[in-house]
Amino acid sequence: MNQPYVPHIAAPDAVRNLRALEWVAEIAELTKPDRIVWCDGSQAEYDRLTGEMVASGTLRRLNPEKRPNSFLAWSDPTDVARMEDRTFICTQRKEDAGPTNNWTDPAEMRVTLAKLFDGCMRGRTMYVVPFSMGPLGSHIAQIGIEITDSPYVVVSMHMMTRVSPRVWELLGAEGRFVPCIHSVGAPLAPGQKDVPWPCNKEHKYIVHFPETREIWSFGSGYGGNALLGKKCLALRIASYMGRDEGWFAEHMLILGVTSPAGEKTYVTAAFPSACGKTNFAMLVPPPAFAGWKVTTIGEDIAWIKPGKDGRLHAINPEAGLFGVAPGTSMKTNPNCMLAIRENTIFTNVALTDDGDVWWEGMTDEKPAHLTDWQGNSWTPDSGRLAAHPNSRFTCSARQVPSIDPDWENPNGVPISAFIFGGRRSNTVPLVVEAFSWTDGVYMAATMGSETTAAATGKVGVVRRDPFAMIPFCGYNMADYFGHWLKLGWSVPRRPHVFQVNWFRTDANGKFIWPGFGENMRVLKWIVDRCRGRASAVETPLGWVPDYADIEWTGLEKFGPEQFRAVTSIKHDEWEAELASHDELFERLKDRLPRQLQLRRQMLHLDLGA
Ligand code: O2Y
Ligand code: MN
Repeated sequence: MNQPYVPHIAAPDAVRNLRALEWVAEIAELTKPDRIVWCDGSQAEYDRLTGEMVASGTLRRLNPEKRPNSFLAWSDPTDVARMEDRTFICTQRKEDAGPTNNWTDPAEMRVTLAKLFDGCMRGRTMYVVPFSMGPLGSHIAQIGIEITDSPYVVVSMHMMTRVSPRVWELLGAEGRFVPCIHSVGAPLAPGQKDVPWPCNKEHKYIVHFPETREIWSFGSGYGGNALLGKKCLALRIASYMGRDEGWFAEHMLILGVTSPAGEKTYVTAAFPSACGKTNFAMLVPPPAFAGWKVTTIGEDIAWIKPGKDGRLHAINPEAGLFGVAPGTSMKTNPNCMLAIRENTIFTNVALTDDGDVWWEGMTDEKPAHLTDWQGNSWTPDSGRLAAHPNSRFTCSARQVPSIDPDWENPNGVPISAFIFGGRRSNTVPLVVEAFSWTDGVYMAATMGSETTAAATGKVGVVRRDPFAMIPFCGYNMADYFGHWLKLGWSVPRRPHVFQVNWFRTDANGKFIWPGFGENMRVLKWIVDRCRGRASAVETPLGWVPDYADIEWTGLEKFGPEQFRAVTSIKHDEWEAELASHDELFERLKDRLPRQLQLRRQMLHLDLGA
């Protein structure tokens, strides 16, 4: 006979928030864990949980001489990435989620979730994780509490967010927080042996209720599905909050550029996946740029608020990196490689025979033997990848050598430019500055990127990804464009807006622009434009640099002809491009701001397309 479940939540004295106490009790009653642990984010907690996960087989300790205090996890092969088709935005009205989101009626979804979560933590520990997105106490930060039955999630949250008992102090008796509930959806019967990576192979749900600011995630233990502070809170819920409260929650890196004269300029940049966002955030200027420095504030998400000085100020709401491993190397991103030398959790990369990690692109030469991400023996002629294409590393941002001294400034850093990029083998020039805020919003709204084999299996199909926010906007994308137009025009000292494309290819499909550190040349032109000291040429798309406007020292082999190849504007390509913008606008037509239609018509006329 089933005994009635009586939760003993035994909260620490510091927890005085009545809503939090009630909510934890409610969730415990629903999910029926064997025990409840209130987390404090301490090193002792981290060491205890990683030790327990090594004992249970979830983690493997890496060779401390090669990779001190670091671990490797191999997930279930069915649980390896964010799942956009299992991600839901449940607003009361379908139109408020908009045509680019999966919508389900909130009442219906609550019935589904109540069934799934009923008893889902049996045999497991329920962890209560209080965290801050953004520096503790910052007026731009937000507080969340994640309830999870995954110790892997707890230790990852330690690195990715600020987990601390101070959160309870900040919350006090009545402060607001975002409730985030997560379960791997794999209850254990009495005596049942656990598996290294529990998850639910049948049901996965990543659900957002933006109107009540709640997140419910079931069935996956991986990344964005489970570390609920990241994409779920910091983008989907926060974008909705920002719309209501007058700020932006964006899928953007933030970096600082310091000139040899010591002048500092901060910019943000939005890129869809597979465009080298982390590499750009940690850019190392080429030798010809002696005295120039690029520093990193964030590499994935920015929260941006108008300041009293009439400028927009940005913080990185995260405290760590959850970066994609394949392609990361000392050549592509030395700062990142140095950041993950120690105190790092790797997920789904390969294991070397001497207890270190490896992934495709890490070294020019492949190791002679590895154990692949599924635990199988691997050699270079195995004919399969050693690391999963979405394999990851998790470490604290503090470990990034290029981290900016102001990365935890509670007031954020003042932003001079927004940069929007995509992977385009043609059509979009190397760099264009928008004529106006509205033109900049148009550029961002019509951003597109070509798919890569690693991401989709299909190569070269252009996907529209406005502001790189398609998977992350918590409300109607057309309303989001309206929010950008309205808030931007209300800011007296609004940033300049630029579009970049490093990915044009030649007739042989080879990239023309050398990329990586050389992107500094474009970044310098952007900074100089913001400071009113670089020339530009007027085109129908916006202001572009002439060959002579870019610093070429050290890259003299890149002559005017190659420059033309990365900057030309071809009318037939733009005809197809504008037709594709139209398709996006047609989907969003019910609420599309009129200015964007007008800008499209202007482009059509000016380009003669
Ligand atoms: O597959 C996942 O869960 C990770 S996705 C991700 C991780 C870090 C930064 N960005 C992303 C993304 O999809 O944009
Ligand atoms: Mn991202």
